[in-house]
Amino acid sequence: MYKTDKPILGLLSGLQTDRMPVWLMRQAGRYLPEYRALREKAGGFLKLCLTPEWAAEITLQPIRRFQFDAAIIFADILLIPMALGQKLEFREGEGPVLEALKDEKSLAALNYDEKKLFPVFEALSLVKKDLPKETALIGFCGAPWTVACYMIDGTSRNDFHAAKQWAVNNADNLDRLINILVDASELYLSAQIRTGAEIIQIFDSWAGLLDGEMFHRFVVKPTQKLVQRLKEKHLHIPIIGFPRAAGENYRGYAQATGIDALSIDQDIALGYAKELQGIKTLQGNLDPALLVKGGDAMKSGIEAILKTLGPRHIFNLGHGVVPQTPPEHVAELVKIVRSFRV
Ligand code: 1CP
Repeated sequence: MYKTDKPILGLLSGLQTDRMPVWLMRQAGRYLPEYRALREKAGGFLKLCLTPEWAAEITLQPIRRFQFDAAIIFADILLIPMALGQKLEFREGEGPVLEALKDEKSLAALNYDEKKLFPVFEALSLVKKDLPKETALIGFCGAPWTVACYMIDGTSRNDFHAAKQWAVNNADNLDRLINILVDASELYLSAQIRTGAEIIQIFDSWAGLLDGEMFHRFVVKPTQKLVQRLKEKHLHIPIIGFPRAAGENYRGYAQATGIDALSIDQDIALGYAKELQGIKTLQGNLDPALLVKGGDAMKSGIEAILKTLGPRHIFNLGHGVVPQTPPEHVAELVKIVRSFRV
């Protein structure tokens, strides 16, 4: 029988667990002084991601502080567009900026060059060596639709107006772009698995921008294809899907994509979450704002999730840790979750 020292892998493989695993999206990052110090030294976010020793160190920083049940490799969903040949910059105070795709010609120029991502694979191997035996390593990518949003619009500043225009008026080209992304993501994630990732998370941060037929065509279908191809090659790797802000569409996504667990955002009411839990193992959905606030508000938010969804639940936020978060609140969160017993 399958055995593991890692509670999160135990839960994802259907084993009995005596503790609820906990980790947080964006658990590495600007709320941690040790991250800010290293970022200053590196002189830029992209440089941090592409220097294996630094990326590995940052991945491990929150594990040392909080003993989370999982580490997530420090990288970014926009490294795939970079590997496809799109120009990528992270501007101070402004976030990511890509040279926006215009037409078929710019699609034809895309060409996946895996060498550009070798530093990520190297970082995974470094982290794997230093991880406590009960901590699992998560690899990730952006879902094709969400990555396409950034590639088409260049930034998130215009609410992905251009990407939505492609979905409505230029759907064949959007299909082409999404197919390119499914192929590249499959190769990228396979290499992450070969170099140490034990769980994969697919971030579809902008899934909530689509509905109905378009949600099915650009969110569900490509994710299903990617999951199926990964499962053919890597039978035992659990995959977590996160179609953020998808509301009622979480249900269809959970049923159709073939993922092993569903990450839910903070807008999902606990009653609906309970219903979704009947379909899939869940992860999430504490409001990141409660983690900033701390105190009783945070405590009751955590306890409501523990009581409704525990113990077979992966404790996490509904979205990433924000830079204003006091690290002490994170320590308190872990303590509350860990003291919960079946
Ligand atoms: O130091 C800095 O200023 C950089 C901030 C930062 C960090 C820490 C960015 C820029 N990316 C990251 C790391 C990152 N990004 C991780 C690392 C692992 C961890 O969770 O600890 C992950 C998983 C991501 C994924 C990511 N990048 C997503 C999906 C999840 C989400 O937050 O919705 C998205 C949309 C991005 C794009 C991106 N990269 C960075 C920013 C600020 C953004 C969002 C830009 C925007 O649309 O406003």
